[in-house]
Amino acid sequence: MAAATYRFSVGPWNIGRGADPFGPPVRPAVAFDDVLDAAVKLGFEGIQFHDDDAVPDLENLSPAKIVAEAKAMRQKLDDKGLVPEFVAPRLWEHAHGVDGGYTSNDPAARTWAIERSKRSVDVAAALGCDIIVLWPAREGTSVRESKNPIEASRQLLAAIDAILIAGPSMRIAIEPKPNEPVDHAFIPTIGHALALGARSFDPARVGVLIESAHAILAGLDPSDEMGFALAAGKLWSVHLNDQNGLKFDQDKVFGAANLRGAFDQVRVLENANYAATGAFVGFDVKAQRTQKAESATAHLATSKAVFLALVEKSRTFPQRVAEECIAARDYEALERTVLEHLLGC
Ligand code: 3MF
Ligand code: MG
Repeated sequence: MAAATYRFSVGPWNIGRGADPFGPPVRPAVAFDDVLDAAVKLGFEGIQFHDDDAVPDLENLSPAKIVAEAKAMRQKLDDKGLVPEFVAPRLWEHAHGVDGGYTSNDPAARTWAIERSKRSVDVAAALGCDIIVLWPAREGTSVRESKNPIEASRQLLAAIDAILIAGPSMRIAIEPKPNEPVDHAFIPTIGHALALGARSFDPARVGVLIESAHAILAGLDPSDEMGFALAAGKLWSVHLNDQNGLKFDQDKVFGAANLRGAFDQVRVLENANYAATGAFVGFDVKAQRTQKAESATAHLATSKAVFLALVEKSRTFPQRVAEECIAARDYEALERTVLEHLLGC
């Protein structure tokens, strides 16, 4: 049987202006249409959206106008042979979301967050995709005593239920991250996300999106996080990238910090036949600030090339030798087998 081929996706935020918290943009903004053209050129079929990437200024538009604009976006994607992968409510940039959305201490902000999420469901339905991604960015605390974690967990569950009810054909993929922008997030790991989903109104429609860097920031191995979700049939998207230890979220090129860790992620996807599920492989990578505008998509091309090279490494892995090492409990020999395979010697 021929191996299934992977489908790749990208978000407009992955082609950025080079600004960081310490300095202004160093490259001109890339127009949305140019982002789409770049995606096509790089061989990315799926586009990931925040709700306001798909419908800019949606806070000031009527629900009907939001749907009309999302439909126009769908047409634009169709014309370029692209498909929408997911829509994520961008609660963390709006003034109402200053202290989080679903877990804000301000009841008006909590109501706003649910309403905004329902608009995201409308956008996703009009675009023609069935996944809502929830990155609970500010759903946490910087001052531990500022929120009640018991109450917050209930509020998050209520938000998930509200989205499931608003979008009967939508699935939710939770994208956990342990910190940044908050000190402690309420859903820091895949285990938390799946446990919450299991308590929801419709557990079959709650899964996860795993970002490599987010797992590393939680001190976890991304491939094991993926394995845990895959075993439950819950890995509905990935944000592959890399992260050099416990520091700010770096969104480095996939494999740039830990090539073996990247191999292990690809291998677990291969072993689970992830490609055959039709789910996308996304790269949540950022161009370096030093990169000149004309080559500021190289990080995406490199991530995809590394991924495909590691697929090949996974498919040519000396599995029989590895099994012999395991049977003999000779993990030193296994270590060497893996390293030599990766080194090509
Ligand atoms: C932050 C992230 C986010 C999410 C995106 C979709 C901006 O660390 O990973 O990227 O992936 O908002 O939910
Ligand atoms: Mg991400």
